[in-house]
Amino acid sequence: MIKGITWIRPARSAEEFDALESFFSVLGFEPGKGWDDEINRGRPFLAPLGNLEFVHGTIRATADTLIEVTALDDVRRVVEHWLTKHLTASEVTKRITATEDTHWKSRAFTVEPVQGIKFAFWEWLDPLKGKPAALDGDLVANGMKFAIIVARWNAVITERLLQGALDCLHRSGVRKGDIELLRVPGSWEIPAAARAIAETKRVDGIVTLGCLLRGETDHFEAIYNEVARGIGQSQQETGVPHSFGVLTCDTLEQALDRAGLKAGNKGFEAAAAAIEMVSLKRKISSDESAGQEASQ
Ligand code: DLZ
Repeated sequence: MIKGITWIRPARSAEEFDALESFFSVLGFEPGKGWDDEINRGRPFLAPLGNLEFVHGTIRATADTLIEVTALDDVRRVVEHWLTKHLTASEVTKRITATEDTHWKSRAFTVEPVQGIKFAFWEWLDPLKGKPAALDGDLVANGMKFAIIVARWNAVITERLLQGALDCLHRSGVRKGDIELLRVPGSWEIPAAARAIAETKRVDGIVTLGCLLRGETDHFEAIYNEVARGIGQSQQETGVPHSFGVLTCDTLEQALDRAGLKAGNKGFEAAAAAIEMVSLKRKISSDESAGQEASQ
Protein backbone atom coordinates (compact mmCIF):
# COMPACT_ATOMS: atom_id res chain seq x y z
CA MET A 1 0.00 0.00 0.00
CA ILE A 2 2.94 2.34 0.54
CA LYS A 3 3.54 4.20 -2.72
CA GLY A 4 6.43 6.58 -2.23
CA ILE A 5 8.31 8.90 0.06
CA THR A 6 8.59 12.66 -0.26
CA TRP A 7 11.33 14.26 1.74
CA ILE A 8 10.84 18.01 1.88
CA ARG A 9 13.91 20.19 1.93
CA PRO A 10 12.90 23.79 2.69
CA ALA A 11 14.93 26.46 0.88
CA ARG A 12 15.75 29.48 3.02
CA SER A 13 15.40 32.03 0.22
CA ALA A 14 14.27 32.33 -3.40
CA GLU A 15 17.95 32.38 -4.49
CA GLU A 16 18.64 29.19 -2.58
CA PHE A 17 15.56 27.57 -4.14
CA ASP A 18 16.71 28.57 -7.64
CA ALA A 19 20.27 27.33 -6.99
CA LEU A 20 19.04 23.95 -5.74
CA GLU A 21 16.65 23.63 -8.67
CA SER A 22 19.41 24.44 -11.14
CA PHE A 23 21.89 22.07 -9.45
CA PHE A 24 19.53 19.10 -9.46
CA SER A 25 18.32 19.80 -12.98
CA VAL A 26 21.80 19.27 -14.48
CA LEU A 27 22.32 15.95 -12.74
CA GLY A 28 19.88 13.86 -14.76
CA PHE A 29 17.12 13.50 -12.18
CA GLU A 30 13.70 13.02 -13.69
CA PRO A 31 11.77 16.22 -12.92
CA GLY A 32 8.52 15.65 -11.05
CA LYS A 33 5.42 17.81 -11.41
CA GLY A 34 6.33 21.19 -9.92
CA TRP A 35 3.80 23.52 -8.34
CA ASP A 36 3.41 27.21 -7.47
CA ASP A 37 0.60 28.72 -5.39
CA GLU A 38 0.02 31.94 -3.48
CA ILE A 39 2.17 30.96 -0.51
CA ASN A 40 4.92 28.74 -1.82
CA ARG A 41 6.28 26.60 -4.66
CA GLY A 42 7.84 23.20 -4.98
CA ARG A 43 10.06 21.33 -7.44
CA PRO A 44 10.21 17.56 -6.99
CA PHE A 45 13.11 15.53 -8.36
CA LEU A 46 12.51 11.83 -8.85
CA ALA A 47 14.92 8.92 -8.55
CA PRO A 48 14.22 5.34 -9.65
CA LEU A 49 14.70 4.11 -6.07
CA GLY A 50 14.50 5.75 -2.68
CA ASN A 51 14.22 4.86 0.95
CA LEU A 52 13.83 6.41 4.35
CA GLU A 53 16.58 5.18 6.63
CA PHE A 54 16.88 5.52 10.40
CA VAL A 55 20.33 5.19 11.91
CA HIS A 56 21.30 4.59 15.51
CA GLY A 57 24.86 4.97 16.79
CA THR A 58 27.69 7.06 15.42
CA ILE A 59 26.59 8.64 12.18
CA ARG A 60 29.48 8.47 9.74
CA ALA A 61 27.68 9.75 6.66
CA THR A 62 28.87 13.20 5.61
CA ALA A 63 25.44 14.47 4.57
CA ASP A 64 21.85 13.66 5.40
CA THR A 65 20.96 13.15 1.75
CA LEU A 66 22.83 10.33 0.07
CA ILE A 67 22.40 9.93 -3.67
CA GLU A 68 23.50 6.62 -5.13
CA VAL A 69 24.79 6.83 -8.69
CA THR A 70 26.35 4.47 -11.21
CA ALA A 71 29.09 6.66 -12.72
CA LEU A 72 30.47 8.68 -9.82
CA ASP A 73 33.35 10.25 -11.73
CA ASP A 74 31.02 11.49 -14.46
CA VAL A 75 28.64 12.88 -11.84
CA ARG A 76 31.56 14.62 -10.19
CA ARG A 77 32.48 16.28 -13.48
CA VAL A 78 28.92 17.59 -13.88
CA VAL A 79 28.89 18.83 -10.28
CA GLU A 80 32.26 20.57 -10.65
CA HIS A 81 31.10 22.22 -13.85
CA TRP A 82 27.98 23.52 -12.09
CA LEU A 83 30.00 24.80 -9.11
CA THR A 84 32.49 26.55 -11.39
CA LYS A 85 29.64 28.32 -13.17
CA HIS A 86 27.98 29.50 -9.95
CA LEU A 87 30.81 30.10 -7.47
CA THR A 88 34.24 31.69 -7.32
CA ALA A 89 37.25 29.39 -7.72
CA SER A 90 38.15 29.60 -4.02
CA GLU A 91 34.56 28.80 -3.00
CA VAL A 92 34.45 25.76 -5.29
CA THR A 93 37.26 23.99 -3.43
CA LYS A 94 35.51 24.59 -0.11
CA ARG A 95 32.20 23.24 -1.37
CA ILE A 96 33.28 19.82 -2.66
CA THR A 97 35.26 17.11 -0.91
CA ALA A 98 37.65 14.65 -2.51
CA THR A 99 36.17 11.36 -3.69
CA GLU A 100 37.07 8.81 -1.03
CA ASP A 101 36.30 5.25 -0.05
CA THR A 102 33.61 4.93 2.60
CA HIS A 103 33.25 2.36 5.36
CA TRP A 104 30.45 0.64 3.41
CA LYS A 105 32.51 -0.56 0.40
CA SER A 106 31.75 2.38 -1.78
CA ARG A 107 33.26 5.69 -2.92
CA ALA A 108 31.68 9.06 -2.19
CA PHE A 109 32.11 12.81 -2.33
CA THR A 110 30.11 15.52 -0.62
CA VAL A 111 29.02 18.75 -2.21
CA GLU A 112 27.41 21.87 -0.83
CA PRO A 113 25.73 23.61 -3.79
CA VAL A 114 24.31 26.19 -1.38
CA GLN A 115 25.97 26.94 1.92
CA GLY A 116 24.83 24.61 4.69
CA ILE A 117 23.01 22.12 2.44
CA LYS A 118 25.10 19.07 1.72
CA PHE A 119 24.56 16.11 -0.54
CA ALA A 120 26.75 13.03 -0.70
CA PHE A 121 27.00 11.22 -4.04
CA TRP A 122 28.21 7.64 -3.87
CA GLU A 123 28.59 4.41 -5.82
CA TRP A 124 29.39 0.86 -4.83
CA LEU A 125 33.01 -0.18 -5.40
CA ASP A 126 31.65 -3.39 -6.83
CA PRO A 127 29.33 -2.24 -9.63
CA LEU A 128 27.37 -5.49 -9.38
CA LYS A 129 26.66 -5.04 -5.67
CA GLY A 130 23.00 -5.45 -4.89
CA LYS A 131 22.19 -6.43 -8.45
CA PRO A 132 21.90 -9.77 -10.16
CA ALA A 133 25.16 -10.69 -11.85
CA ALA A 134 24.58 -8.58 -14.93
CA LEU A 135 26.39 -5.80 -16.67
CA ASP A 136 24.26 -2.95 -17.84
CA GLY A 137 24.93 0.28 -19.66
CA ASP A 138 24.57 3.73 -18.12
CA LEU A 139 22.73 6.70 -19.54
CA VAL A 140 25.72 9.00 -19.11
CA ALA A 141 26.93 9.94 -22.58
CA ASN A 142 29.61 12.58 -22.05
CA GLY A 143 32.20 12.29 -24.82
CA MET A 144 30.15 9.84 -26.91
CA LYS A 145 29.56 10.50 -30.61
CA PHE A 146 26.30 9.64 -32.35
CA ALA A 147 24.74 9.72 -35.79
CA ILE A 148 21.00 10.18 -36.13
CA ILE A 149 19.46 9.00 -39.40
CA VAL A 150 16.03 10.41 -39.95
CA ALA A 151 13.63 9.65 -42.81
CA ARG A 152 11.81 12.59 -44.44
CA TRP A 153 8.77 10.48 -45.33
CA ASN A 154 6.01 11.23 -42.75
CA ALA A 155 8.11 14.19 -41.56
CA VAL A 156 5.34 15.37 -39.25
CA ILE A 157 6.16 12.30 -37.17
CA THR A 158 9.87 11.85 -37.82
CA GLU A 159 10.72 15.47 -36.95
CA ARG A 160 9.10 14.92 -33.56
CA LEU A 161 11.07 11.72 -33.10
CA LEU A 162 14.18 13.70 -33.97
CA GLN A 163 13.43 16.34 -31.34
CA GLY A 164 12.95 13.57 -28.78
CA ALA A 165 16.23 11.91 -29.74
CA LEU A 166 18.16 15.20 -29.59
CA ASP A 167 16.61 16.03 -26.23
CA CYS A 168 17.74 12.69 -24.82
CA LEU A 169 21.29 12.93 -26.23
CA HIS A 170 21.80 16.49 -24.98
CA ARG A 171 20.34 15.78 -21.56
CA SER A 172 22.62 12.77 -21.21
CA GLY A 173 25.71 14.86 -21.87
CA VAL A 174 26.33 14.56 -25.63
CA ARG A 175 27.73 17.77 -27.12
CA LYS A 176 26.09 19.36 -30.16
CA GLY A 177 29.25 18.91 -32.22
CA ASP A 178 29.28 15.18 -31.44
CA ILE A 179 26.01 14.51 -33.25
CA GLU A 180 25.91 13.93 -37.01
CA LEU A 181 22.46 14.31 -38.48
CA LEU A 182 21.75 12.45 -41.74
CA ARG A 183 18.46 12.88 -43.58
CA VAL A 184 17.26 10.21 -46.00
CA PRO A 185 14.17 10.16 -48.28
CA GLY A 186 12.28 7.36 -46.53
CA SER A 187 12.68 4.47 -44.12
CA TRP A 188 13.78 2.23 -46.98
CA GLU A 189 17.00 4.25 -47.28
CA ILE A 190 17.86 4.12 -43.55
CA PRO A 191 19.89 0.87 -43.60
CA ALA A 192 22.20 2.03 -46.41
CA ALA A 193 22.91 5.35 -44.67
CA ALA A 194 23.39 3.56 -41.34
CA ARG A 195 25.85 1.16 -42.89
CA ALA A 196 27.81 3.94 -44.61
CA ILE A 197 28.22 6.00 -41.44
CA ALA A 198 28.92 2.95 -39.26
CA GLU A 199 31.74 1.87 -41.57
CA THR A 200 33.52 5.19 -41.15
CA LYS A 201 33.76 4.42 -37.36
CA ARG A 202 33.32 8.16 -36.77
CA VAL A 203 30.50 7.54 -34.31
CA ASP A 204 30.02 5.34 -31.27
CA GLY A 205 26.33 4.71 -31.88
CA ILE A 206 23.56 5.26 -34.41
CA VAL A 207 19.93 6.22 -33.83
CA THR A 208 17.56 5.37 -36.70
CA LEU A 209 14.25 7.22 -36.99
CA GLY A 210 11.44 6.63 -39.45
CA CYS A 211 7.71 6.05 -39.70
CA LEU A 212 5.90 3.47 -41.80
CA LEU A 213 2.11 3.68 -41.93
CA ARG A 214 0.41 0.41 -42.79
CA GLY A 215 -2.63 2.01 -44.38
CA GLU A 216 -0.56 4.19 -46.67
CA THR A 217 2.40 2.00 -47.48
CA ASP A 218 2.25 -0.56 -50.29
CA HIS A 219 4.01 -3.80 -49.37
CA PHE A 220 4.22 -2.54 -45.79
CA GLU A 221 5.41 -5.89 -44.39
CA ALA A 222 8.07 -6.30 -47.07
CA ILE A 223 9.45 -2.78 -46.57
CA TYR A 224 9.36 -3.06 -42.80
CA ASN A 225 11.11 -6.43 -42.77
CA GLU A 226 13.83 -5.17 -45.05
CA VAL A 227 14.40 -1.98 -43.01
CA ALA A 228 14.57 -3.95 -39.76
CA ARG A 229 16.85 -6.58 -41.29
CA GLY A 230 19.15 -3.96 -42.86
CA ILE A 231 19.54 -1.98 -39.64
CA GLY A 232 20.18 -5.15 -37.66
CA GLN A 233 22.68 -6.41 -40.20
CA SER A 234 24.57 -3.12 -40.23
CA GLN A 235 24.78 -3.24 -36.44
CA GLN A 236 26.01 -6.80 -36.34
CA GLU A 237 28.51 -6.54 -39.15
CA THR A 238 30.05 -3.21 -38.12
CA GLY A 239 29.92 -3.68 -34.34
CA VAL A 240 28.50 -0.16 -33.93
CA PRO A 241 25.32 -0.12 -31.79
CA HIS A 242 22.25 0.92 -33.83
CA SER A 243 18.98 1.64 -32.07
CA PHE A 244 15.68 1.12 -33.81
CA GLY A 245 13.35 4.10 -33.83
CA VAL A 246 11.31 3.22 -36.90
CA LEU A 247 7.62 3.37 -36.03
CA THR A 248 5.23 0.95 -37.66
CA CYS A 249 1.67 2.04 -37.08
CA ASP A 250 -1.74 1.46 -38.58
CA THR A 251 -2.71 5.14 -38.51
CA LEU A 252 -1.22 8.61 -38.28
CA GLU A 253 -2.97 9.06 -34.95
CA GLN A 254 -1.17 6.04 -33.48
CA ALA A 255 2.13 7.39 -34.79
CA LEU A 256 1.48 10.81 -33.24
CA ASP A 257 0.83 9.15 -29.88
CA ARG A 258 4.27 7.54 -30.10
CA ALA A 259 5.95 10.76 -31.21
CA GLY A 260 5.37 12.81 -28.10
CA LEU A 261 1.69 12.50 -27.27
CA LYS A 262 0.03 9.70 -25.31
CA ALA A 263 2.67 7.00 -25.63
CA GLY A 264 5.88 8.94 -24.99
CA ASN A 265 8.43 9.74 -27.66
CA LYS A 266 10.02 6.73 -29.34
CA GLY A 267 12.81 8.94 -30.65
CA PHE A 268 13.84 9.75 -27.09
CA GLU A 269 13.65 6.04 -26.22
CA ALA A 270 15.72 5.06 -29.25
CA ALA A 271 18.43 7.57 -28.30
CA ALA A 272 18.46 6.26 -24.71
CA ALA A 273 18.83 2.71 -26.02
CA ALA A 274 21.76 3.76 -28.22
CA ILE A 275 23.53 5.43 -25.26
CA GLU A 276 22.95 2.39 -23.10
CA MET A 277 24.36 0.04 -25.72
CA VAL A 278 27.47 2.19 -26.30
CA SER A 279 28.03 2.24 -22.55
CA LEU A 280 27.46 -1.51 -22.25
CA LYS A 281 29.83 -2.21 -25.13
CA ARG A 282 32.51 -0.14 -23.41
CA LYS A 283 32.00 -1.97 -20.14
CA ILE A 284 32.26 -5.32 -21.88
CA SER A 285 35.53 -4.23 -23.53
CA SER A 286 36.98 -2.92 -20.29
CA ASP A 287 35.92 -6.12 -18.49
CA GLU A 288 37.69 -8.11 -21.19
CA SER A 289 40.90 -6.10 -20.90
CA ALA A 290 40.77 -6.33 -17.09
CA GLY A 291 40.37 -10.10 -17.47
CA GLN A 292 43.33 -10.29 -19.84
CA GLU A 293 45.54 -8.24 -17.49
CA ALA A 294 44.58 -10.46 -14.58
CA SER A 295 45.54 -13.61 -16.49
CA GLN A 296 48.96 -12.24 -17.51
C1 DLZ B 1 7.12 4.86 -50.85
C2 DLZ B 1 6.88 4.96 -49.39
C3 DLZ B 1 5.61 4.68 -48.87
C4 DLZ B 1 4.47 4.27 -49.74
N1 DLZ B 1 5.38 4.80 -47.55
C5 DLZ B 1 6.38 5.14 -46.73
C6 DLZ B 1 6.18 5.26 -45.33
O1 DLZ B 1 5.08 5.07 -44.79
N2 DLZ B 1 7.26 5.60 -44.57
C7 DLZ B 1 8.50 5.81 -45.07
O2 DLZ B 1 9.43 6.10 -44.29
N3 DLZ B 1 8.71 5.73 -46.38
C8 DLZ B 1 7.70 5.41 -47.22
N4 DLZ B 1 7.92 5.32 -48.55
C9 DLZ B 1 9.25 5.73 -49.07
C10 DLZ B 1 10.29 4.63 -49.10
O3 DLZ B 1 10.76 4.37 -47.81
C11 DLZ B 1 11.46 5.06 -50.01
O4 DLZ B 1 12.00 6.28 -49.53
C12 DLZ B 1 11.05 5.24 -51.46
O5 DLZ B 1 10.43 4.10 -51.93
C13 DLZ B 1 12.28 5.57 -52.35
O6 DLZ B 1 13.18 4.49 -52.35
